Amino acid sequence: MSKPAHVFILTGAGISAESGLQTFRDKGGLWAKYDWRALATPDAFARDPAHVLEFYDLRRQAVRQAQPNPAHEAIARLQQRFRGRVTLVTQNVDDLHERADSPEVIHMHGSHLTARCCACDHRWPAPSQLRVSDPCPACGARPCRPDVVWFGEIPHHLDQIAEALADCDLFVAIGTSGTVQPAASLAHAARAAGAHTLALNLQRTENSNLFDETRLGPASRIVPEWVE
Ligand code: BV8
Repeated sequence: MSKPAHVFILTGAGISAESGLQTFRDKGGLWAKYDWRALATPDAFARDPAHVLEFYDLRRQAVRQAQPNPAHEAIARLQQRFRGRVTLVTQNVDDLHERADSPEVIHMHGSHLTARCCACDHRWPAPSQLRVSDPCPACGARPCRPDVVWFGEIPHHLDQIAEALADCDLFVAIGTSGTVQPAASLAHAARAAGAHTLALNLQRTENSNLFDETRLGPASRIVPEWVE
């Protein structure tokens, strides 16, 4: 790709699909099999923390067994080639961008790999199994939770994201269905700031109308093609 002034990349679960991690809204996806209301909301955790922790343990173990794919690797090369001119924001809670050597990753929906204390907000590397009886290492409170953003909770780093959106000249969404807000509206904000918008996805999405250009195909093929 030609030399950008500032590229903003937003990734979703589709970029990790070929690494073997389940997406959410595809056929057989997580929210097709599990009820997000019983697993990905603060109320669900208050009602049955053990059930929620078990769900996240299973997904964390899947992340640990997964490997980055050529799409993650191509984005990391782009970031290294155009240092400081590529903002990478992910909705994903896996660490495959980091393990593909992306120098900076903004996790707007948090991370599987850290646990968080509900009382003092202390964060630490999540054990393979986070139990209701596990006390916070800093204050001793329990239960502790996965450090992910649930429905109804405010995503992380919104100010940093808004700043990068206002400055970018190219916005690229990769492997996201454009269903979850406010992430699904970032393309709109980028366009309003004058950026060209590009979607790289397996199929057209709910917010396809926000994109000047759409390329369809598996991320592990179309992302390296776009980057090179
Ligand atoms: C909030 C937890 C208030 C972590 C998740 C309007 C405005 C604001 C909010 C709302 C609104 N309307 C409704 C809301 C509430 C809600 C929402 O959006 N609901 C939707 C479902 C209607 N939003 C919230 O609650 C958010 N918080 O709004 O707070 C606020 C906000 C701002 C300021 C002040 C106050 C919190 C949202 C975060 C929820 N957390 N999960 C976890 O367990 O992982 S949701 C879940 O969805 C994940 O985080 C995931 O990352 C995210 C988005 O999904 P995608 O990544 O897009 O995955 P999906 O399966 O949907 O799509 C995959 C795509 O990849 C598909 O298109 C597929 O075709 C493609 N694909 C598949 N394979 C491949 C591929 N592409 C390429 N190659 C392949 N091989």
